[in-house]
Amino acid sequence: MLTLFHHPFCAHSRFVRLALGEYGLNARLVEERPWERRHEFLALNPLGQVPVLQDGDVVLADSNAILVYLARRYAAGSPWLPDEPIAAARVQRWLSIAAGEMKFGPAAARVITVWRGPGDLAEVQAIAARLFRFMEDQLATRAFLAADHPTLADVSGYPYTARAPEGRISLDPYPHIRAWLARLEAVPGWIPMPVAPPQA
Ligand SMILES: N[C@@H](CCC(=O)N[C@@H](CS)C(=O)NCC(=O)O)C(=O)O
Repeated sequence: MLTLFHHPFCAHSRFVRLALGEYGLNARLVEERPWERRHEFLALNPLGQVPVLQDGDVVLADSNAILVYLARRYAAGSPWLPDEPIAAARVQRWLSIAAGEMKFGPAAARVITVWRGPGDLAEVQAIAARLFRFMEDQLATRAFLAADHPTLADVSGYPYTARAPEGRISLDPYPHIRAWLARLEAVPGWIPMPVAPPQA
């Protein structure tokens, strides 16, 4: 039995739900409010972050770690995480970007604008602009980020990109990115990222 501790507006959690959907796996979803620092949740992930996956005795935190586990455990040999070394490295690069430029650019902008978190909006928007320019150039020559078919690179690239406008980052200058988002949303089983609710 798989259990996923997640938050509905957390894109890191969404990566995992996308992968579960694509592999046809059912998981019990437990909504966690990480900021409440529940004792039981901290026992699962001392860093106090969602997502966390429980699979029997296995407890895994970190969206990238969970993505790799689910692919190797439940979708071995599938195109989502290729075995071939160069293809695997290309996917890994985008997983690193999701934890780096994506988190400190578009994700951080959304934390500031939607949840009034700390940070300098102009600074994180500049990180996002550099990232999106790079993605736009990549997607001008290929349909998906790491291959000619969807991979975990797209799973981890999609949620924060799709919701970037919530961080006051327009996707208008990036037609190839917008076309890629639409291609992904047409993939069977794809779960779109929900719009964040207005904050009081
Ligand atoms: N590296 C982690 C980052 C996850 C993360 O930042 N989760 C956020 C919500 S989207 C969280 O739980 N934040 C609470 C905190 O950091 O205290 C991953 O990829 O899973």
